[in-house]
Formats: sequence, structure tokens, C-alpha cells
Amino acid sequence: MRVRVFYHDKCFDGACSASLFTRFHRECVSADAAYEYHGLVHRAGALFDESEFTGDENVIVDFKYSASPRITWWFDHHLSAFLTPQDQENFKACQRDPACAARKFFDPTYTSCTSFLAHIASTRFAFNTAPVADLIHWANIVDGALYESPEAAVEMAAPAMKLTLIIESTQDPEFIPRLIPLLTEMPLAEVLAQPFVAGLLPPLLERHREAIELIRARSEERDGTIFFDITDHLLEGFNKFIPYYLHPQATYSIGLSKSSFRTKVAVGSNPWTKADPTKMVNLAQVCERYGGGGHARVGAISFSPDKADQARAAAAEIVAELRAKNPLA
Ligand SMILES: [Mn+2]
Repeated sequence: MRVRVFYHDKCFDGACSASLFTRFHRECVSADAAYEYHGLVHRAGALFDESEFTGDENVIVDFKYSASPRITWWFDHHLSAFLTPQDQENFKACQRDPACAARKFFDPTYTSCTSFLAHIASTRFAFNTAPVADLIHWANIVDGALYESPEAAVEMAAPAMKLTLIIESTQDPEFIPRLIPLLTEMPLAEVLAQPFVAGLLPPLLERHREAIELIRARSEERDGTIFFDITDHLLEGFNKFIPYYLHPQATYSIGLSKSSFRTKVAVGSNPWTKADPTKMVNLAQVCERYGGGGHARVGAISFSPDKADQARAAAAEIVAELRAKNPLA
């Protein structure tokens, strides 16, 4: 039997879900299946190429629903799991058919798809989750950003954090498919120690340390709000908890950064703040005023690279507004 597993690409929870599905399927469904892995990414337009659904079983984990009849298993926990009302209707019809409902599962209350899959596999198929408890624990921490402190989020001491850094940065399409089976076969520290994994880490950690030092040199905290401008450095993505690691007393952070295709104003709040949540500013509303968006606690505004002056002006206005509304003042 050929089983094709489609998973959320460049995502720790996506890779863990694919690995956990494999172990569950081998132990509880078919002992001699061959597994193939295929990453999926969010993009405008069609998300799936149905001509790829060529397995005897085709499985989607930690990613949107596909109404294709070739999909035989589905597990997801994202609020936005259905791209269209038709997909949602198709899933509702599936839930009324016992054979279909026994293979396709959705619950947005779970922090990670890995923990959701473990729950279904253990309660409905008698799968033993004890050997993979550590994997489930870390999938919840990483996917839910449930870090105990800014140090845990930025120093990345745990093997799961280092694996996440590698998984989110890889450009090699063969790397994650090679990694997936190992995640439920050995402890995460042993996965990280594999030569094809360990060799990728030093340059990524070096770039991470450079980002910390750059933001340390450029950031200023005043009246509970951090501001930094690193637009003179091309930095494609950096750990968003660095500002609070450097200034743990701050409530908000506004960062100006630049990539090849945009100048970005990142507007965030400290996940570990002692501030009263009811006194905090809704950052999605702030960003929407400038054409951006996000959530109440974190948002962003993107400007085209030639509009850097507008980005700088917007950042200065937002910094002034948040400093005037310091919830810990
Ligand atoms: Mn997930």
C-alpha cells in the first residue's frame, strides 16, 4: 500500500503531525505500507494539485480541507480550515457518513494538530501515545507560542526549538521528508544530532545571534514601548521575541525592517507582560488604520520598498500613540 502524506510545509507541527500519522497508521491500520511526504504551502489561488493525490491513501495533516474524493484521511486544527463554503458543506456531508466521519477530523480548540491527531488515534484506534508524549508536548509549545519566558523563546536551548529553526529556514525540498519519519522513532535530541540535521544548525544560530546584537544596538525602550529601525540591513525574518528578551519590562514593540519585497512595520506586544489585558491597545485596529492588519496582540503593516518614508512616518506615529497609553504607567 502506498500512502501519500500531505503536511503543512516548513512548520514544526506540520512535520510532527506527518510523523505521528505515519506511526499511528503503521501500528493501527496497515503494518506494511510505504509512506511518501509532500509539503503544502499557503498561497493565493488553488492550494492543491489534485493530480498529486495518487496514493492508495492520500492524507492531509495540519492543513486546509480538500473536497477531493481521493483524500482518505484529514486532520486539522486551524480556525480557517475551509477555503470556501462549498468545502465546509462537503465536510458537513462527510460527517453524516459514518465511513467518512471515521477518517476526517477537525477541532480548532487544539493548540497543535499533533496533539489533536494523538487524541483521535488514542481514543478511537487504541494508539499508544506514551512513546511520543515529548513530541506532543513540544508541538503544543511551538505551535501555540507557549514559551515560559523570553529566554526560552530566544535562547532556543531545547532540541525542539533548534529543529523548528531548521524546519522554518530550509530551502531543500528533500530535507523535511527525510526528517519526518525520525521524529517519532527517536528522541528529539537524537534527531538533531543526525549529521544531515546537525550540519544545518550553526549558520542559522549565527544569523540569529547577529539579529539579537543588531536589535540590541538599535532598540530603545521608553514609556513601555520599544522602537527599532533595522531597514539598513536585509534581514529576512528574525525571532519576534527578541525585543522582549532585551527589554522584558516593555509592553509593546514597533520594529521597522526591510526585505527584498517590502518595508515592514511590525507592531507587537510582550506575551509575558504584567499589564492588565483590558488596558491594552488593540494592535489590529492600529495597523488597519495604515492598511495593515493582524490580531489584537500582534499586527503588521507592509509598504512597498519605495515607500520607506511612509513606513517610517507610520511607525513614529504608532510609537508616540503607544507611549502615551502605557498600561503600566
Ligand atoms: Mn499546526
